[in-house]
Order: sequence, then C-alpha cells, then structure tokens
Amino acid sequence: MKKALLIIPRARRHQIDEALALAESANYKVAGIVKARDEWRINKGVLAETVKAARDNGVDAIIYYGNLQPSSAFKVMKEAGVRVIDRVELILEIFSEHAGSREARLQIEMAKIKHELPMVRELIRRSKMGEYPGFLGPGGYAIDSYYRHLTRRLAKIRRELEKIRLTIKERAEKRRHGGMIHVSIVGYASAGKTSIFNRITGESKPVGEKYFTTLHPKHKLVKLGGVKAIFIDTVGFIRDVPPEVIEAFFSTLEEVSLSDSLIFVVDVSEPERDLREKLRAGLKTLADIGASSIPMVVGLNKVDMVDPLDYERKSYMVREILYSLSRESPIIPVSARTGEGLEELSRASIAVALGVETCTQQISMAGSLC
Ligand SMILES: Nc1nc2c(ncn2[C@@H]2O[C@H](COP(=O)(O)OP(=O)(O)OP(=O)(O)O)[C@@H](O)[C@H]2O)c(=O)[nH]1
Ligand SMILES: [Mg+2]
Repeated sequence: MKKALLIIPRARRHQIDEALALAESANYKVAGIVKARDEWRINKGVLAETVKAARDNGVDAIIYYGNLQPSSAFKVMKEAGVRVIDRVELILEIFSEHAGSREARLQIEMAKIKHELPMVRELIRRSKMGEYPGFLGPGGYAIDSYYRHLTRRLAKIRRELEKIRLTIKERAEKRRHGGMIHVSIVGYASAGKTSIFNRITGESKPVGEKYFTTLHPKHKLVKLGGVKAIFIDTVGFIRDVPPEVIEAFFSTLEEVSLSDSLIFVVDVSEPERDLREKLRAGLKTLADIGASSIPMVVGLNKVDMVDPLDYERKSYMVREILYSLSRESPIIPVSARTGEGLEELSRASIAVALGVETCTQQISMAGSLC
C-alpha cells in the first residue's frame, strides 16, 4: 500500500470518512491529515504545513480532497516534491485500477485527458510567460504539440465510445423485446446496493465498507410471483463529480437509464446532513443520465441501525426532498442485514415498473404478484 498525506478543505470536513474510504479504495494508507481553508487554493501557512508533514511522513503522494486549481497544484508539487492528486483524480485512480473492458479503459482515459487539459493549459501559459523556459522542449513547442495530441486523442476516443454505446443500446433493446422487466438497484457508494442485490437474487457478490466495491454492473434473473425480472446491481453515485467524469462512466450507468424501474438505496444510518447531500447527489446524477422519469422505489437501508424516532425524522426528510422534485416514490424501510422489508421492496419495484400502485391493483394486473 502507498502512503499519502490527506489535505481536507473546510467545506468538506464532514466528508472525512468518505475521503478515507476513497483513499483506501485507491490503495493509499493515510499517514497524516492537514486541514485547509479553501476548496480551490492553498495558502502559505497550509503549504508550509503540507511540505513539512509530507517530508516527515515520507509519503508517496498528497491527496487534496477538493478541486485544486492547477496553479496551486503546481506550487504544492514543486515545494513538496511528490505527486498531488485531487478528489477527481483519486476517483479516477480507483476506476482505472479495475478497468477490465476496452470500453472501461477508454472511458477512464477520456476522463483523465479532460481532467489533465486545464493543467496542460496552465503549463503552456507558464512557459509562455518564461516561467519554465525550455520546459519539455524549446519554447514550449513540445507542450503545445502535447496539447494537440491530447485533443486529437480525445476526439478519437469519443468516436469509439459512441460506437460502443450503440451496441449497448441495441443489446438492451433486444432484452426488452424478450419481455423481461429490468430493475436497477442504484444509490450512493456504500449504501448497501450489493447487499440488497445479493439478498433478492441469492447471489454472493462482494460487499464492503470501501467505496466502489462494485465497479461493473451485475445482472441476475429472478422469478417473482410469476413475473420474470432482471435485477441489476450498479456502480455507486458520488457527490460533486464533474460532468466529464459522469460522462466517462455513462455506459456503466447507461443500463440504468434503460431500466423499467429503479430501487434507490439510501443509507438511513448516516447523519441527516450526509443523507440529504447524498440523496440529492444521486437524484441529480439520475437526471444527468436521463433517468429522472423512470418509476422508482426508495429503500431506506440499514434500518437495523437506527431507532424508530430517528427513522421517522429521516424518512420525512427523504419524502420532502422527493416531493420537491415531483417524485412520489414509495419509501420502504429495509435491512439487508436482517432481511426486513426486502420482499416488499422487490415486489414494489416490479409493481411500479408495471405501472400499478397498490397491491389490489397488482393482483388484477400482474396475476400472483402480491
Ligand atoms: N448494519 C447494516 N449494514 C449493512 C446493511 N446493508 C449493507 N451493510 C453494510 O454496508 C457496507 C456497504 O455494503 P455494500 O452492499 O457493499 O454497499 P454498495 O452500495 O454495494 O457499495 P459500493 O459497491 O461500494 O457502491 C458493507 O459493510 C455492508 O455489510 C444493513 O442493512 N445493515
Ligand atoms: Mg456494491
């Protein structure tokens, strides 16, 4: 495992567990934590503290848990002498380590290039100002041509991905013609999606506290009261991911936008602030991938960890957020640990896919579903 120093800006202080989980998923052991003020910039005091902590701990990298602007990233890299990874790069590192298919590799490369371009532009700017004379070659020409190489590569990857997306869409259309219902289990990273998928389908896919334990969608056909449904376990959502990264993982989420219904898993054991932010981030991602009109049921998971009063407060909050977005999805308390509510959740996911709301309606429209 590599060693890293974690810098956490003030606005993300409450996300420290998430930062540590992501660092672990990317195989970094966090050797020290430095608190910063801004999300974008690093001031002199923090810079000095960072350089000292990086040296004292002999770290391989500095993780800046925010969106550090390129000029600040350069400064830290130059002073501390180690690589600086921001939040998006950390997420991309996790994905690139597990990218199996050609499509996944292309997506990661595309996201990396898009993320790298502003940094290269900053290099060009600095070399033109004479700050890096001869850096990467005479007069900045090498950087200019590297920049052109990146933009050409980006265009090529886009064309290839476009072809792959068409194939995925065709495959999904074919399955649809097979008459089966597709239910995608979605939700924030670590909400318990795979645990619920395993319980519903009888599978035993890996689960864990790390973020992005699941990096590829998994499918399983289940027969439920005479109805054949394919349940799909998906890659978790994460808050504040820039559009270029969402686009990069579009095809892992493309199946979601082609589903007949969604099970939206929420970790109800989390503090209210996190729960609210994560729910909003997830709903925004659904909108970004064109899935906001797909029928949905919400599973408030890990209910075994909360007391009834806490549950009431949080489910009320969830309902309010959904209302504000004109979503009137059923909300069901569940626990993948004890099995509570899962039967109801899976049946409800099929009922909403079929467009039936109550159990009485289901009996008439979907036979033995209830
Ligand atoms: N107490 C309790 N823990 C749960 C429950 N469901 C899941 N967990 C735990 O929550 C953690 C995350 O579970 P996963 O099923 O891997 O979550 P996920 O949403 O698939 O996570 P990613 O694939 O990383 O996005 C694991 O440590 C599970 O054991 C539950 O109902 N109760
Ligand atoms: Mg999972």
